Amino acid sequence: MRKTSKNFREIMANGGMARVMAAHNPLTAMLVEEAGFDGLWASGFEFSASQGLPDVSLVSMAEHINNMRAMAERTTLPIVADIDTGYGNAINVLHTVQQYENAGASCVVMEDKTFPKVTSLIAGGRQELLPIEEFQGKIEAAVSARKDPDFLIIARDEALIAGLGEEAALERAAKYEEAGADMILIHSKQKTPDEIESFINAWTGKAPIVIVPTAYPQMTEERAKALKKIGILIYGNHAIRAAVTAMQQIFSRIIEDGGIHNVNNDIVPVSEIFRLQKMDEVKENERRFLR
Ligand code: SPV
Ligand code: MG
Repeated sequence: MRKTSKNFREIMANGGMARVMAAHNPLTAMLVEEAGFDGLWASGFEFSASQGLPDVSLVSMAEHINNMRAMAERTTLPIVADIDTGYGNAINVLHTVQQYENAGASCVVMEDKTFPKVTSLIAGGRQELLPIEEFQGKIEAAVSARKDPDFLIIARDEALIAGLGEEAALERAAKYEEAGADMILIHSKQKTPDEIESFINAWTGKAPIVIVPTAYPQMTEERAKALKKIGILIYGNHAIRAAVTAMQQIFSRIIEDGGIHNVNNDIVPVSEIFRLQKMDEVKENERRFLR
C-alpha cells in the first residue's frame, strides 16, 4: 500500500523532520526506498537532466507525470511532486493538482516564478516572480483541487533566489500561508546556511518549513532539526549527481583500460540488477504457470 502525506504529518506531529530524496526514474526511486528515506522527490531538475535537458520548463506536464506514475508503481513511499509553476495560471493549477494527486503524489511543491521558469541554482539566473496576489490565487486553486485533505500543498517562495531579501521573502511566505499553503519551501543559493537560518529564525508563521540544502551542504540534518521549524528536508539532486559521478568514472576507466576487466569488481554484479528486477518472481511464475 502506498504511504501518503499522513506519514509526513505523523513525523512532524512528533517533532521530527522527514527526509526526502530525489529520483528521476523507477529504479532510482526503488533505491531511495531501500536506503530508508521517508519520501521521494519527483524533481523537475532531475527529470529534465535525465532527458539531457535544462530545467527551464521544457519538459511537459505529461512527461513529468508519466515518469512520476512509473515511480509510484514501483515504490510505496509518499511522493512530493515538483510541479514547477503549476503549468500555467490558477485555472491550469486546478487541473495540474488533480492530475498529480490521481497519479499518486502526496504533496505538490509549486513555485512563485513566472512561466517559463529558470532553474533556481544557476549563477546569474533570470528569476522573475509572480505578483503575490496572483500566486495566492494559484495556491487557493491548488487547495480547492485536492481530494484528500491530508494532501499537502507546499508553496515555494523564491524571493531569496530572486535576490529580493529576507523581508520580501517573509512577506511572501506569510501571504502564501494566508492563502492556504500547508507548508512553505524557502529556497536559497547561498553557499552557507546563514541566509536560510536567518529566514527560519525570523519566521513567525505556523506553516512548517521545507528546505533543499543543495547549495549549502553544511546544513546537516542535526543543524536543520535544531531550528525546530523544518518539517521536510529535500535532497534535491543527489540521485542524478551520484549516477553521473559513477558513470563518468566507470566509462572513462573502460576506455583507458581497453576492456571491462578492471572495473568488473567495482560495479554491482548483474545478479544485483536481477534482484531489483525481481527475477526470482519471474522464475517462480514460470514454474507455476508455464506448461
Ligand atoms: C528540483 O530538484 O527540481 C528543484 C530544486 O526544484 S532546485 O533544482 O534546487 O531548484
Ligand atoms: Mg524543480
